[in-house]
Amino acid sequence: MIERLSKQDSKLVMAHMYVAISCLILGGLAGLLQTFVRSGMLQLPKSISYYQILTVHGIVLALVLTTFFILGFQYSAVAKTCGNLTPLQRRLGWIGFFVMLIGTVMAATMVLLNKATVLYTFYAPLQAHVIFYVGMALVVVGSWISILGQILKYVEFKKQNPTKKSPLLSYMVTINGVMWFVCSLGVAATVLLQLIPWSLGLVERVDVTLSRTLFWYFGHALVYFWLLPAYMCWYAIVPKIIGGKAFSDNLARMSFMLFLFFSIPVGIHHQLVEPGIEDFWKYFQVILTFMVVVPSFMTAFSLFATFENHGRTLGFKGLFGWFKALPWNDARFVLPFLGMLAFIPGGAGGLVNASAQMNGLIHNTIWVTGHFHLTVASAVILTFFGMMYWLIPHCTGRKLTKFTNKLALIQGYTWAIGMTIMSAAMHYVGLVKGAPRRSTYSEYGGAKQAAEWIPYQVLQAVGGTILFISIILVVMVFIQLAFLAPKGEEEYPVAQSLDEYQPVTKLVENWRFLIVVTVLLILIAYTVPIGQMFIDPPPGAKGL
Ligand code: HAS
Ligand code: CU
Repeated sequence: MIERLSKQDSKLVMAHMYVAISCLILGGLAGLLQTFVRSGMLQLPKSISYYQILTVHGIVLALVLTTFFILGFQYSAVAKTCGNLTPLQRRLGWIGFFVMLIGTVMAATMVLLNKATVLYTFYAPLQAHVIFYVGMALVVVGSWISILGQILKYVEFKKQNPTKKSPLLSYMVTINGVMWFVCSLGVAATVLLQLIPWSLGLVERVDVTLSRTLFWYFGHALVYFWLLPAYMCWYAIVPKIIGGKAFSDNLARMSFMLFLFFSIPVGIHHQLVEPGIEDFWKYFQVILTFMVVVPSFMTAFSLFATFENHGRTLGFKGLFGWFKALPWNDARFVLPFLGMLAFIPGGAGGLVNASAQMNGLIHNTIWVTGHFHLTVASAVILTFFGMMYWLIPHCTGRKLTKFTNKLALIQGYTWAIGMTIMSAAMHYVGLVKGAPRRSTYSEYGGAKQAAEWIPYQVLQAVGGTILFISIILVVMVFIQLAFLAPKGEEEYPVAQSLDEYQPVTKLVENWRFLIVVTVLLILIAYTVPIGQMFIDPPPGAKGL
């Protein structure tokens, strides 16, 4: 007998999944159109602009799909490992869900009406309708309410089991939640104090540097908010799927602690070429950026160790014999694994970006777009797809059949192929030929250099088309698992670790310590550069 999540908890999780899959369809379609427009193969009707569909693509996929999937999954994780949600916790989940949904509809409506064509970073001085900003603020507030419910579950467990260590997944969810609270204060501040008054016309001008700095204080941690749930799967779920044990519970907690410390005080690595911030603080934050690479290396090490240990336990010999022990025909493993592979070049590209001199070469080129399609749109999302393929049948009481599993495998491989083609073309043409990001098709008055970009744009369209086919497959698998597959039981895989019964390393679960260090690092990294923005500030910019 498999112990299933309660009916009510499953319903809450599934509500999040329906929104996520709807976002995938809409955002994926926008992405496909973009690649065709950019390569000159398609002209949009006059009433729709390239930048409008680019805004839809970024917001719906990077911000909305991720947030809904993550919060839905995290609810399932705390309920699975700490026990069914209490009515209060569940109610917070539903309130958060609807507040986010209302916010999303408000923001999306404004984008579709072309009143908020400001791309997913909504940089000032690009100005949107106030309803767009209020909508985005509601998405953030909704996520706070939802995360509060998840953290309450963890707190309840700690209270009832003061001497036991918390389940690993619930610890990880809490770290991600605390990080999200602290970082989203930055985006809330710029939206509420700067962008809303400005778009209402209460003030005429906005301080662009300050607004971007507050955005990136949030924006970098945002990418880890996406990554950490994928890491939860890699650390705590994949080992169970392969039939082994996780290398180390303590190492996993330690790496999550480092993510909490170093995800936030590094946002200026997105502003290395921006005026108005002293070089010293740029370099300081670059050093902290390299600190945040450490827990990712720990993760890579731990994954290899998990795989190798499992293979050797089964008797596979030689340097790489353990490789054969992995379940290559199980979509629940293969998709996350493809994600891990994508993260090797994706992470390496991040190191290039963070190296100040090289950032000058690639900043604002389509290399950066290539980078984040390997990280969030491959490593993270392939893992999320793999997670959906057991989470959905677990919640709906159905089976991942042989046929659906095969479909899911094809889906994973087509995604990997499409993304490899698309992102390789982006990296190359950005780095070597200086092709810009965030720009529509143009011949730039017949410039020779611009003509050289076109073949690579065509390659991106080829990759984009394969990706769209993959999206159709995701939707087919989703419909199977949600509505059509035969009734049955699908396990919610949670791994044990080799050091399962050892105590937690000192300080790792000491929340006073964690929060003090987090806040201290933020104050050190940001007080002076932000303070300087208030000394003799420029007049600010009018809205565009
Ligand atoms: Fe990044 C820009 C630096 C990671 C997402 N990044 C972006 C943007 C996005 C994004 C969306 O410093 C664009 C924002 C915009 O619109 O302007 N990034 C980094 C660094 C890392 C990094 C240093 N990024 C991510 C992750 C993302 C993400 C993760 C999303 C989920 N990024 C930058 C910088 C910029 C930037 C600059 C600004 C560029 C500019 O100028 O605009 C690091 O955290 C990466 C560390 C990771 C590794 C890889 C470890 C490998 C693992 C897999 C192991 C696999 C195994 C399986 C074991 C070092 C864990 C293999 C098994 C076998 C058998 C082979
Ligand atoms: Cu970053």
